Amino acid sequence: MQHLSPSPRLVLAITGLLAATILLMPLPKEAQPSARTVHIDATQFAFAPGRVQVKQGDRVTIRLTASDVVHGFYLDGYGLQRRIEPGVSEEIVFTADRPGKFRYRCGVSCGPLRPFMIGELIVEANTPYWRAIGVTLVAALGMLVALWQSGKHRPYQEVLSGSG
Ligand SMILES: [Cu+2]
Repeated sequence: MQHLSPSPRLVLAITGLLAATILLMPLPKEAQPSARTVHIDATQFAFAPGRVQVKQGDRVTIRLTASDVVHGFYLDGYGLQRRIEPGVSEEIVFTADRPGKFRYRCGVSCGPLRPFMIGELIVEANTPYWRAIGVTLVAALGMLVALWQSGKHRPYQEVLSGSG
């Protein structure tokens, strides 16, 4: 009788090929880290824009201005902060290496509603991150299938060595 299930070696080879394919796939151009400049203006009691989106790995320049009184800028997660005087623009340059959502807030007591001066920086996880997950999943799946298949093959091989 013909044994129909693939051998563990074949499964491993296919898994390896699949993982290599995922690794070697060219990145879409828009996923490449780039330099981003964002202008954020602070007024009582809001930041404009209140939401900034960048990609993980981007070299981000935030240019800060204050239109009325002295404000502050504090970025959670990255621990970056600046004091912004009206008429003087400040610059923060950093690499957005951590994916996630991070709040930026005013750290200077500029008025009663200062606690509501909150904005959000969204750092989109880049493709290599998803690629890493893909490779891990494929490898895990391949291992499972290989283990499962080797379990199936053992009695078959024992029969072979017993008869030979
Ligand atoms: Cu403020």
